[in-house]
Amino acid sequence: ISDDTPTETLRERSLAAVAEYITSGKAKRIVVMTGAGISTAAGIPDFRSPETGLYANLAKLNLPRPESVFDLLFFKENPKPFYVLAKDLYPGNFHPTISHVFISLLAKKGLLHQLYTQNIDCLERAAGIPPELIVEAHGSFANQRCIECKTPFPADRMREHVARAEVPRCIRGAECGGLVKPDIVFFHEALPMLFYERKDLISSADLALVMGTSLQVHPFASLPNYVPEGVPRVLFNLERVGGLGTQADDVLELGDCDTGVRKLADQLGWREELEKEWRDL
Ligand code: CNA
Repeated sequence: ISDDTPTETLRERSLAAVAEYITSGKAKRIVVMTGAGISTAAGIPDFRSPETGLYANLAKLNLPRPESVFDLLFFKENPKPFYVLAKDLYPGNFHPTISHVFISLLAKKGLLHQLYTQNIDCLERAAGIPPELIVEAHGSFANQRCIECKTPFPADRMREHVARAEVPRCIRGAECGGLVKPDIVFFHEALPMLFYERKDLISSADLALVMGTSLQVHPFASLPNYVPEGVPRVLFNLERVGGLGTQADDVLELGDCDTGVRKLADQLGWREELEKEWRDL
């Protein structure tokens, strides 16, 4: 779209217009779609950022491809690289970011229709977003089980294994001996049913916020396409991604997402509340 393309719903393509749209009460069902970029400020590397991303730092693990570390077929042959990496991502060591807290604030104000996250770091829950409003599309580190017999593996023992980068085996011992893996979705694995069940909620949304994702992993990457025409989509990301910016009411806020979110909070008059919620976590 060009600068002179007329908008359908917003006064203009700007964060100020998005804020007006929200404060006027027209946005009551906001959907949010997030990726690793909302957690980088917490100290968790993303996949694809050049130099700082996990993929840029996997050379030492001697993998055929960086993606192999999250590939089920590769994991069955060589689970060690995953456990070396798991230490960098493991929940409990990180504090939610302003972006997480902003989503939590939307929920507190009754405006969050659904959050779809690709992240596995559990920071959405840590920020206080009600679990029933979260779809963890790629699972999470919250639970783990044997990949053969599916027997759950205790959380405290998992934490010890991850801390030592040691591969855990099924608690049934010699009887099974299968590898244990957190319930995060690897390549070659199906997404949770909840993702498919809740995807339809997007068609009743009146605003979509897309934050910190390269939109490269399918089927998640297609979620912004389900936002109905005329419903504004706002991208908070370092770079332009997916088809964002091609519809009349798309707003691109390119830069780091915490800065973008603070800007929106200023326009909404929520800034003080946001910072307080973040400090008090
Ligand atoms: P990605 O492909 O690494 O893309 C991250 C995107 O965020 C890129 O477009 C970056 O430019 C952008 N970005 C990075 N930092 C910021 C920032 N501060 N502000 C705004 N934008 C930023 O990650 P995706 O989530 O898109 O890819 C999907 C994978 C990554 C999922 O399967 C996740 O499970 C996986 N992942 C998750 C985590 C986590 O849980 N925190 C960490 C690393 C990877």
